[in-house]
Amino acid sequence: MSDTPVNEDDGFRSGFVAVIGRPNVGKSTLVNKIIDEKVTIVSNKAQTTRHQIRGVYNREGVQLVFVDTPGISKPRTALGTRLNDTASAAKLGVDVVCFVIDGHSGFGKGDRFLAESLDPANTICVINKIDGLSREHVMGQLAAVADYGYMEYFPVSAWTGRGVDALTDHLVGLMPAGPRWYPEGMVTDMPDDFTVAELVREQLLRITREEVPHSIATRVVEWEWPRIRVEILVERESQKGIVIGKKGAILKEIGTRVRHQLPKGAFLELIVNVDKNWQDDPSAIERLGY
Ligand SMILES: Nc1nc2c(ncn2[C@@H]2O[C@H](COP(=O)(O)OP(=O)(O)OP(=O)(O)O)[C@@H](O)[C@H]2O)c(=O)[nH]1
Ligand SMILES: [Mg+2]
Repeated sequence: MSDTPVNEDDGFRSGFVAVIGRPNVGKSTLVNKIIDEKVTIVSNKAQTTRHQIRGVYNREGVQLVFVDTPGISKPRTALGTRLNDTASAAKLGVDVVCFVIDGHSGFGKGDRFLAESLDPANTICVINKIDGLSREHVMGQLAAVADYGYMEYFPVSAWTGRGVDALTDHLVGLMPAGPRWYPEGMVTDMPDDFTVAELVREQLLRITREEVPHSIATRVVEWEWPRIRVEILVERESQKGIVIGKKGAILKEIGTRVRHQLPKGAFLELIVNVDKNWQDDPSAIERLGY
């Protein structure tokens, strides 16, 4: 990793943990729960996470840098291919991989495909969403993945927090001697404009349906505190209408929800533009920073 480490007394331990899995299994929810802060956005739509997003966990004498990743799935667009590449690249150079599966929907074909690409010697299997599941169901899920011979298996609920401390303690125990990569108090290294654009996209994902969530990209186009202008890109004129809403009602609602999460006084302006079929345009994907 390229970050400049800070020297620490002897005995400090640190490492990187990539969180990998199919879309929607709860990777980002888990990272936020462990860090105990919102560092990465969450929604019930696939492809919510589109970058490698680092979240930093500190405990006395130890620092863990979690790398949240896009869900890996069969790509249908150039963006899908890019997101798979981004997620797969996160496996390289980390100390541990947390392979997250959805205990609710079970271990499926896509999970199996992904499972075979992971090195069991540095992979921990996390069965998420065990809230509301019977003991027998969880045991069944464990049995489905037992043959892969991962280092450890942790049934958790990233939502309620059940099992998460045990997972975190175990990861802490695995960390080798190493420097403090990030100063204490820094929970992520993502820039502020990225975070604001993501918060806007998160709310749009929560409100829109069907193909619209996938067609949305957001970016800050002007930042002159307290004035922040965010551009929302969609792929078709019809989607523009959906995102704006009747008399601008949807945009207004999005603006309100995001402002609540920003420092006081922020003035958020949202504009919507169409970039036809950007998901399949490699130069647009590049330009948008994916
Ligand atoms: N019941 C339950 N739901 C969960 C749990 N963890 C996450 N979810 C829900 O699962 C959905 C997906 O969560 P995310 O954290 O965005 O999933 P992800 O794996 O990061 O998804 P991508 O970024 O799209 O790959 C959201 O609706 C979460 O609220 C859990 O432990 N229990
Ligand atoms: Mg995610």
